[in-house]
Amino acid sequence: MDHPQAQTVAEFKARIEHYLTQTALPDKAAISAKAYLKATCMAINDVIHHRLHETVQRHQTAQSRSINYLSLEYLMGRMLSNNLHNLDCFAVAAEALQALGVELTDLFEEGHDLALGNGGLGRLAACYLDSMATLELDAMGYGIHYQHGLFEQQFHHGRQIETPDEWREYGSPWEVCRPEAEQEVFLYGHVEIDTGEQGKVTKTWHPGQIIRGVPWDVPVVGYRGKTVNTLRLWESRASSHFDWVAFNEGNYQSAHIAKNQAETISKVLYPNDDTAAGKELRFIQQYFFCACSINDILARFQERFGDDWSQFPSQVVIQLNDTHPTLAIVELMRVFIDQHQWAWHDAWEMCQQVFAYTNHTLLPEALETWSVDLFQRVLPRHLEIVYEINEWFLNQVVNQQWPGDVAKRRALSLIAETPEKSVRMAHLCVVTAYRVNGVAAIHSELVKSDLFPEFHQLWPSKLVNVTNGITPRRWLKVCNPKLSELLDQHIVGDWALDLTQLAQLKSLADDASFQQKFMAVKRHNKQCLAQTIWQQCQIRVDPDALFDVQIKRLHEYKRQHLNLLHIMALYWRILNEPDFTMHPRVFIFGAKAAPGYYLAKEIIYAINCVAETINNDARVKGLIKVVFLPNYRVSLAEKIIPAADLSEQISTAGKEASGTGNMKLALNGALTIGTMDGANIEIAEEVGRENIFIFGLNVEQIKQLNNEHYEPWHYYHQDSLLRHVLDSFLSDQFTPGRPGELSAIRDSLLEAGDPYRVLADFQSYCVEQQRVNDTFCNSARWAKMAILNTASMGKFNSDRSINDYQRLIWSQIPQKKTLQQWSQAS
Ligand code: 26W
Repeated sequence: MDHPQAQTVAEFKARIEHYLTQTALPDKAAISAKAYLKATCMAINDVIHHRLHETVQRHQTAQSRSINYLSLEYLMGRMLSNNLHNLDCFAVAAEALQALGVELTDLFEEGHDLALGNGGLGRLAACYLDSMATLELDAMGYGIHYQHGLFEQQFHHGRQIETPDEWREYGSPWEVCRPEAEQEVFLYGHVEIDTGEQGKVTKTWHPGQIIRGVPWDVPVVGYRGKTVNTLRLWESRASSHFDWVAFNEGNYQSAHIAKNQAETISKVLYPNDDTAAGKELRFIQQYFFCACSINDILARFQERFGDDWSQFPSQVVIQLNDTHPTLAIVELMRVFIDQHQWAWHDAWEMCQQVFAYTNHTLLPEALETWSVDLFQRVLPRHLEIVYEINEWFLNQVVNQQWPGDVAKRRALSLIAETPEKSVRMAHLCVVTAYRVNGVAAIHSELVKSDLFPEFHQLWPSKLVNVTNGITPRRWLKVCNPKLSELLDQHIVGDWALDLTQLAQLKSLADDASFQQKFMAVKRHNKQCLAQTIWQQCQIRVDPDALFDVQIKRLHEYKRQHLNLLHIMALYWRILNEPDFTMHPRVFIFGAKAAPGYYLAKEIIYAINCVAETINNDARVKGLIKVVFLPNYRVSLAEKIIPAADLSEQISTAGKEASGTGNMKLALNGALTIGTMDGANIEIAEEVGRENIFIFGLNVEQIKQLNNEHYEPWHYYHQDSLLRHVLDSFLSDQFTPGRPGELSAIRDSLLEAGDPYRVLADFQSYCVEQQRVNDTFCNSARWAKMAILNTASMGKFNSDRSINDYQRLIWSQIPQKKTLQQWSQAS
């Protein structure tokens, strides 16, 4: 173990054997796959932790601004395969295990996904950690060490059942506990005001509860393994002090209650990715996370710079992943004012220099507000600070720009008065942050024009765009080894680092022999997925069929039900139009619904019912198969994406901030059918309109439709195919013996005003789907388009996104500025 870098097969094998003495039972004849998996992880941990130490030392001396990425969610997925690739020891490990009679790829299946997130925002955070390490940035991710990540999904008679995620059931080989970096967090209680000599007012927060935050560190290995950064996840524990007081007094029960209460904070991930429910536990979770992270950031700064706070803005930046970590702002204010005794304005100025905020959604229901009552009860001192910031903002900023304009004050205030007095977290973020960014070009424009128009007027240079990206390591190199191999043969340079090199493929797009190789890889991947589908769902699918894929969280705005209507329309035509023909197609879904989201769960149920009916109807002659793979997660995405022919990106224009699945699928040679929404627009720009299937109303047209009046019945009456389809929700065609069981979906589309305008886009969607079918029948044409899609994805490398963050945000150190200067700066 002297040379952790050593990487010959013999040495690797010896190292695995060494760790097997710890992971395998001594008296067992056969060693389990889990024991091999753990031993292999431990073997590469030697290398990883060595590099981690080297990285920290390098960063200590570099004096560059360190990036602190605060996110309540990280969807890391499985880590062994990714780490082996990034350390460039995949082949060595595979051979070493082979010598032990073990197939490396079999071990991967034993690994549990690290699923500490819901969807796009959480996976983006994971891609960004990969890119920050790859670009050798001094970056630390902060998150929560949820005991249970996102629930596991099963289907019982077609309906979603949630069971707890037990990712640490057998321990996690990657995380390391760091008791030396533990934090204390205060909650509840009251604030005492003291007026000292010379009238100086000091405020003391007497907490009602103290809890501990224990950090678990997960190493983040950059590509080529030079830099290993850290993802630090906080776990809540009861304060040992509080426990002992009760315990010693013989009050065992209350000691246990306190312990349970404290540990509840990091117990589960909230499974909503769109609605801010306003639950007390979620608020406490957010504060717990922010307090631990801020105090850790301060401790790390002070270790290096002592009390030289003048260095703070040039050494520290804090990126807020949506508004979920907004309380970090208020906590930093509190620490400076109450613990370091800074003047209020000095603390405020410092905060304005170090925070940046990313907005990930325009959906009004997702914009967080917290009731003032709750805020007051849990964080009385913080609420005072929020009021002080608001006073500063309304008097020094709003009143300067719009003197006496009461309506403006009300609209921009950090405090909403109705329907309940509450704190608007997004306003607090925008007022504090020196940069605010959206996540795709159109989204950032809508942030300026529709979400925060007045803020944009106040500070025109504050709002910027950073289009999302995905890591080409996990989303091509790791998940699609066959395509990677083909690319290695035809591309000069390392495309996994510089993804724009894929453009070299463009000259091969018409080459028949390359087309054949490219499609042979796709065919192989489809065969593998067909096997997974058989194992998971007992459905036989033909790898020569068109694989049509929609994988993402289930939400009305993402319009899985539009996809479903199209499937039902095809089914109707197969049964009723004697001359109807189409290329065989497999419709593949993967999606979890928030447990409390009624209609989303109805849509899952409807898709499963339709699947059951169609898959077992001999009259369909195998033209259509519908597959809903249960428990969609990162590791399942890695199997589906390489096998997709068609990528469904069909959100209502203006609703999907960016999307990132669209990028992953196109990178792996799937063609997109999509609306002009989010990053689809930029994908269309990159691949060219002739290589993408665009349909439906654009943002302007949707706005116009909303201004006029949306009349769903109009489409119903005008389109007989749509009418047949919608009426079948009332019959028992898909729910034999239980007519009308699916009618809630029909009602949402026709009676309830459907904010997502599904019927308005139905016809245009069907027309475009027909074009998809016709194009697929011309296999040379399809192959060319698929190749051009892969070739054109260079822009969507998350390394490019991180370079944009670096250039537009993190390298910009705002000077201390007065307000006038801020508005003049633009
Ligand atoms: C508080 C409830 C809540 C939880 C999560 C509200 C909102 C969220 C997220 C902002 C939802 C989310 O994941 N947004 C997605 O972020 C991706 C990464 O930027 C984008 O690609 C998706 O379009 C966007 O929906």
